[in-house]
Amino acid sequence: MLSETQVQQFTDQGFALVNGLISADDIEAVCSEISRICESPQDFPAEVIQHEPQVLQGEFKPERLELGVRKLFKIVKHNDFFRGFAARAEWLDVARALLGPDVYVLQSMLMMKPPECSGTKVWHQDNAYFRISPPKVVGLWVACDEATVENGCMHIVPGSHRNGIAPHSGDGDNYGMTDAPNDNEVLAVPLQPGDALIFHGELFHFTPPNQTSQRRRALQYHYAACGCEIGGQTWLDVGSELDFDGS
Ligand SMILES: O=C(O)CCC(=O)C(=O)O
Repeated sequence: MLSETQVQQFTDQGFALVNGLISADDIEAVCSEISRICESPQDFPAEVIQHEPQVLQGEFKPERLELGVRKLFKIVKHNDFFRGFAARAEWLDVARALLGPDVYVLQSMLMMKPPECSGTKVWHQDNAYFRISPPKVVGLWVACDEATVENGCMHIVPGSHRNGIAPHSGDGDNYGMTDAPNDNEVLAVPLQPGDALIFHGELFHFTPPNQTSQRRRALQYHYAACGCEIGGQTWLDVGSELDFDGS
């Protein structure tokens, strides 16, 4: 799935791009499943659905519930359809090419970034949240709508994965880097639906608010190498969303 050049780019720059990781039919199915989950939230554990703060605070009333949802969490753990993507050969090939043969799904989410009420996801490194050592963790961020600068595409700092975890502060979703990078280091990553940004768990990244009337949904799955420690525990103690037999 990844060429030698892409693997080299990931090693040097902390990211690679893959065109067409999922098809137009997949995207349609993802979008219907999102609607189904958001329309019957009572069927899912509360931990699965995170609303936009403006909606929770009553400052914005979306036309439909799903237009006020910020993230769906643990979708691999709680949903067979989303579990299916994690086990796809192409996705596992990407993870294994970058992490080695024994991998598992550490985290899975749908990032909704709805129009009108979404905010910034502050600059951060995902491994500042995970604390995996060594940092053998990779994110697959797959656009389900066209992702543009205006509607909140990913912004990254190429090469920033090479210096460990920078100081972070703040709470919850606002937990982020104490110092934002300089503008001249930042690369915006617009993507077509179905395309994926593959990024190292310690790459600096952020997303701006959606300033359009269009939706900007994305799947984000993190794979990690088996055997790493997580915050002093091993991955076996913590439990993963999905393990794969690496033999
Ligand atoms: O807005 C997004 O899709 C990215 C958010 C993100 O990087 C995160 O929640 O870790």
